[in-house]
Amino acid sequence: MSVIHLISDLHLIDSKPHLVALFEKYMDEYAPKSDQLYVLGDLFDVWLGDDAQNELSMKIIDSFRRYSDNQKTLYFCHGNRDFLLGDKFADMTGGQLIGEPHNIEFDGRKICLLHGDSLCTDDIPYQQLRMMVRNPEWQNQFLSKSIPDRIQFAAEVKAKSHNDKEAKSAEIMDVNQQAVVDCIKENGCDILIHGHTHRPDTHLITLDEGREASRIVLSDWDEKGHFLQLSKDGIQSNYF
Ligand code: LP5
Ligand code: MN
Repeated sequence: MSVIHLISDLHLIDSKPHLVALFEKYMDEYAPKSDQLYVLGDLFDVWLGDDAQNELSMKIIDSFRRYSDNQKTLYFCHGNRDFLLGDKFADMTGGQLIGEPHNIEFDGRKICLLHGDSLCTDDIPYQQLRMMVRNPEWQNQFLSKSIPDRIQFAAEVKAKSHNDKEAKSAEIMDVNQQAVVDCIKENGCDILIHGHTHRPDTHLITLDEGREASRIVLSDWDEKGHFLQLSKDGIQSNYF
């Protein structure tokens, strides 16, 4: 049975070298024990397009390349901060982009994967922003801007988001229960795995048909890194 790892919400950025060091530690010590690695969004704190590479992104790409060169499979799902990761990035890493939701099977169980922001349906201003920036026309227009203009725009949205979040309740920014149930039913899954909310946990959900499902939330990376491992030993949450 293959070993699957899932990570999300690393928010890698130059100004936080301890996160980059944790990432390198993960890729050197833990990732080699897996056969498949799923990155469920917000790998980068911000991604301004595949043509806006820097030293940090090249370093991250190199680490992923070493992983995939070893006959291992690598998948990337978009987050709300790096939804502009494109095929060029994926090709350079030797991995592939996956859409949301992405369904897999493990040990006879159906598992549905996504970043998690789409489940936060009570956060109306965010959902409006999401609708705007996930529109391919908007993205083409954004990517046609100069890189300094993109940096400027992203900084403004980041500041507005930071400001707005202060006024939002924790409940508004969490997943909506009905959205979770709908997602589980639509995908017919036993387990839903996502990140985004930075509230690592395992929730049991009893569906009205009497069936039980679970929702596993991945942790963001800060003082410690985090990965979920699916193997013959079951599902394990690991901090390092
Ligand atoms: O990321 P996190 O967890 O801190 O917050 C999210 C939601 N915020 C965002 C925005 C990103 O954090 C920052 C932008 C990243 C840059 C992306 C690169 C591409 C550039 C294109 C610009 C988008 O996703 C936050 C949620 C929170 O999760 C919990 O779910 O609440 O959402 C917001 O705070 C959104 C605000 O409420 C609405 C912001 C409206 C901005 C409108 C554009 C204004 C244009 C300004 C320029 C003049
Ligand atoms: Mn996110």
